[in-house]
Amino acid sequence: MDNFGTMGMVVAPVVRDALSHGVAVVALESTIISHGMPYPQNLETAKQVEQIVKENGAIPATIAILDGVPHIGLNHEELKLLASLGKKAQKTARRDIPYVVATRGNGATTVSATMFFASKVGIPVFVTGGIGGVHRHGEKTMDISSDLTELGRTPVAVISAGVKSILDISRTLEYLETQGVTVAAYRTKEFPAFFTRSSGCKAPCQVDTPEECARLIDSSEKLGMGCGILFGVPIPEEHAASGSLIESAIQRALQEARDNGITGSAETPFLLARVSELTGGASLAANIALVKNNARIGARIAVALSNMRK
Ligand code: PSU
Ligand code: MN
Repeated sequence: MDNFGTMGMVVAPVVRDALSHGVAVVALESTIISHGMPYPQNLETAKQVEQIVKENGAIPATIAILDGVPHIGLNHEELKLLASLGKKAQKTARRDIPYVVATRGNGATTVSATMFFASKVGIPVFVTGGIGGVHRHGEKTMDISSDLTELGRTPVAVISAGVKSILDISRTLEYLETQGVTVAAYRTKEFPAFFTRSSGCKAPCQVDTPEECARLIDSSEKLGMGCGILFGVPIPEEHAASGSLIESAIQRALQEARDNGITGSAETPFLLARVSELTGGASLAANIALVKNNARIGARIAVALSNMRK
């Protein structure tokens, strides 16, 4: 534990304590706070998500880079700083980490960067909303999120609501197969599509309880697979906003992105904000609901895993 200091990271005392005593910890990303939602709903949601993790028996560890220092676990002031910085924080994927640290910047970590840090400090479970994937027309643009390659090389389990249909879901699953990533849908046969419970794509396997998820994580680790696991938890039925409403907003936002030449790392935040505007906030409400649901299930998975290891 002591070498965290020499690695130039700050691990919050409560997180450090939990890790050294085998208490369940759940990693949380910060791009979802800075770029995924507007202020102040982002701060409110971040706090509520941490609270849900606690209520379900685990310690939350939101990960971000502040003044060039990777932080594992944020206090209230730090969470507030990040939420109010919004898009002024740098969206930090794996490739961006050294630059943000070297320039003493404030970095909001994406799934790939959050997995990287979670793995460094030994947090096996990470909760988010949705992950990045293969973009539509990705076979031409090669815009494939580093979240997918990170899942292929870093042994952290990611609890998500799947992949948005702003992306190419079937190619995303193909790419995850190529990367050797275990992908499991939670209490369903289909891989979920974030706002909607079904994507039309069959998931490679199904798990039905937090204990089953924990066994999958434990088996992967004991086998030394060396890669991540992606869990797809469908948005709760009562919160699934009308699929067709959101789908048509997505189509329009995609067209606007093309018309305005918005590509690369700017594309996802643009599409998310535009879909939220076009659906009059329905997509934001759905987004918040699914993240909370993932936090509840992710915390239970982390608890089941730490119980197995006692
Ligand atoms: N998808 C969402 N919400 C998000 C993101 C993706 O539904 O907030 C964020 C996550 O941080 C994810 C990142 O890791 O976007 C992927 O960005 P890119 O497509 O540029 O790799
Ligand atoms: Mn990209």
